[in-house]
Amino acid sequence: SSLAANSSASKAPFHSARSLSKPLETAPLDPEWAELAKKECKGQDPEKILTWKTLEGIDVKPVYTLDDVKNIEKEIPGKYPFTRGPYATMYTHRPWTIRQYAGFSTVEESNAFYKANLKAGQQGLSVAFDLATHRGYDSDHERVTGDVGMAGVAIDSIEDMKVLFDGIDLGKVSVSMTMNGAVLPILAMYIVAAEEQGCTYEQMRGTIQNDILKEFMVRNTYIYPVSESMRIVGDIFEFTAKHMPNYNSISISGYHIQEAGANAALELGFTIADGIEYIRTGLKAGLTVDEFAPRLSFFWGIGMNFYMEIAKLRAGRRLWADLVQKHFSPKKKNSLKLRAHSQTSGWSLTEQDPYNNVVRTTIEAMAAVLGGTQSLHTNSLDEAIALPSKFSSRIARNTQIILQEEANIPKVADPFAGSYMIESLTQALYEKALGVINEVEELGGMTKALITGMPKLRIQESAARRQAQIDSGKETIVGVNKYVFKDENEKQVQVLSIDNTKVLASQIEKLTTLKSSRNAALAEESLARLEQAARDGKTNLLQAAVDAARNRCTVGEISYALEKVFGRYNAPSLLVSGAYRTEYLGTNDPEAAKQQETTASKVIKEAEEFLGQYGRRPRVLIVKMGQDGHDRGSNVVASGYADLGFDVDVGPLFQTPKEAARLAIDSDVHVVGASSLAAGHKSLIPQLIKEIKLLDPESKIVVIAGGVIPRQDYQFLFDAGVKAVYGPGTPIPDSALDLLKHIKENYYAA
Ligand code: MLC
Ligand code: 5AD
Repeated sequence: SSLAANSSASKAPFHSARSLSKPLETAPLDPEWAELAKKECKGQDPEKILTWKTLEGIDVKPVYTLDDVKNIEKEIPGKYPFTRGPYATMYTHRPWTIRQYAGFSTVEESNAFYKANLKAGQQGLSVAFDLATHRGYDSDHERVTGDVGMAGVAIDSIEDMKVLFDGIDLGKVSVSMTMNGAVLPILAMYIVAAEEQGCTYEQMRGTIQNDILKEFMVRNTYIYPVSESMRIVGDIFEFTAKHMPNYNSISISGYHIQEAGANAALELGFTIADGIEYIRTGLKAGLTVDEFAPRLSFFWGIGMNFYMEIAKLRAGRRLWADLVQKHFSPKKKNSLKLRAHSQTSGWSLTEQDPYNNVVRTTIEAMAAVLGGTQSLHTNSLDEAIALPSKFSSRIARNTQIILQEEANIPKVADPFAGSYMIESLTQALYEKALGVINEVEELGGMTKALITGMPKLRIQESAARRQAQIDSGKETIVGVNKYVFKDENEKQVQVLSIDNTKVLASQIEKLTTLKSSRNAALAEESLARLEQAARDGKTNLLQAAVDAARNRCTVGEISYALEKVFGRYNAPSLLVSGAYRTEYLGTNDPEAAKQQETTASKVIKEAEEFLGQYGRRPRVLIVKMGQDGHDRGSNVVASGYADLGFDVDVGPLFQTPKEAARLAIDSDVHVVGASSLAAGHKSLIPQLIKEIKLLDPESKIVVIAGGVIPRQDYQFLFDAGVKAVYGPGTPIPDSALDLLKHIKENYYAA
């Protein structure tokens, strides 16, 4: 196996790799400063009251001095270990790529949007596909009616792909495609679209996300089981290494790990551990490390923790260079360079007072570029409610242009180097992340670690703690839990709305035309060859998919040919317990919790009383319907409710409304909470209510909705029978109290 190429990597954990990375000797607080500080603190010990204990478990001192970086070594950008950047000149010679992620509705609409954006200063493209495509279904499949064209653009065939890039030269513009599950048909269609534009394989530059490990960890757009999925990754490495030398074969993503609630150490550690596993995958596919490692790329999420994010990007490059050098001994320098795209955090943005989001995004964008990102997406101010509109995406794009062209930020490479504090933090985070990587390695590498559920649970725990800090007011979110502002007369932000029925009709029509005009025999044959390739385990799957795409097979057909051999993966649901309560109340003991005067303790008491009065606890089922796999919110809410004394069931991902209704009735719950983050709420939730009534006309089940739902849709949902909508920023104990009220009204009112 691949591990034979480096047997030490498989067994020994990755201990600190390089002499340079021996822990920086951080000094105790400077004594002279401590004296001065003590006076200002009216006699209190500054070390005790001013040390910042971060969520990563790092103690950040209130001040750093030269003593903290005494044994720092001289490093320059463009040179191992690349802490200061993969390129020597960095932005002084070429600024980062302004690459805005976008896609919605039909290929015609998305294509027009891309062209307008490029004209207005965007530099690279980044395609967002709809969830039907992600999960390998054609638009006419019964499971995806609510998802087509909603969270991204709908693609069914090569004909769609060609229109998507109509008038855009794929030999010149670099295109990133966020695709992981249906990566074979989509990459194949992209290749054929470029080919049919007259573009050579060498000219193609761009990136395919192709990071399936984090899908199993957090993002959930997998299709096949883990090991079959990893074979696909290996085949893509092989094909691109041979034919597409300028194409980045993967974007190893921490972004979604952070969005799922991980702190910086977990994001960094799990992402680099994924990277190590992918190197093993490439070796297993028969390549040498230098044949594919130079085209591995990375992707970071950038949240509001300004210093930490800068340190994360610097530490990431150092850690990757060290570990790849030590364990895989490449000969090419480019094999050691961590190049990254970054995106500002969607999760950090709020529905309330949305213009604050422009400020948040600016701060995050600055952290990304001060950390040395190669490419950047800045989120739009309407993030918490909808996909970017023309208006909001203009501001998001201009945020980057202003940093590049007005603020002089690109004039100096790695300006934070030598900062006592940033250097210390960079090294501290390096060590924390290395600890996480070692834990993964001790489990046998990421593929095996995933099966144990360890990464998922660690991330959930971190998410639950963070939520508890916010709900209890320990962490401030302006406009949400502090400085709340309400003015009924203030104009609401105009959001993009998509007519799903129109997109669906247009896709179905295009599918019909395609199927009646293509050479049916050729299509059949290439699907049979693909299925055979899946079975024989030898033929390169991307090569076979390219042939199928050329012969006008659809995303759904190509995916299904493989599904027949590989099967479709169903994830077990895992729920962390106790983290929310402990973080919120400072205790995990329900008795002690009840003594406190907080909303959380009020819920715990009321849930107890409920049990006493009605003989069982309030019981809630949390469901995710359609192809929306964003489950950070639903997991946090589920574990929060459970910690506050509710009985909580969590349904499997990707249910139809009918399946969710069946589960609700069978589990005899008081409440079904439908979590929606991918714009399917207007079709899926009313259907759920209808299905419950069909199964039991007398049902008293209370249906509530949560997630990313625009205000203007609330009344529509209430009219359909939804009892409450809990938007982003709703504290868990508040919604829990509200739920108790609805349950009592519906079930137990005299
Ligand atoms: C760069 N170059 C320089 C230079 N800086 N040359 C000389 N001097 C300098 N200072 C050269 C590079 O070598 C390269 O050429 C070319 O310029 C482009 O630079 P780059 O650094 O490769 O940038 P870019 O092309 O933008 O690529 C960045 C990347 C890539 C490597 C990180 O993987 C990428 O674009 N990723 C984007 C991923 C993305 O957008 N994901 C969206 C996910 S959204 P050469 O010849 O060496 O190539 C999502 C949300 C969801 O996932 O749905 O969940
Ligand atoms: N267009 C633009 N941005 C999107 N995002 C998700 N889908 C789209 C889309 N179709 C962004 C959001 C989200 C992150 C995963 O990507 O910022 O938080």
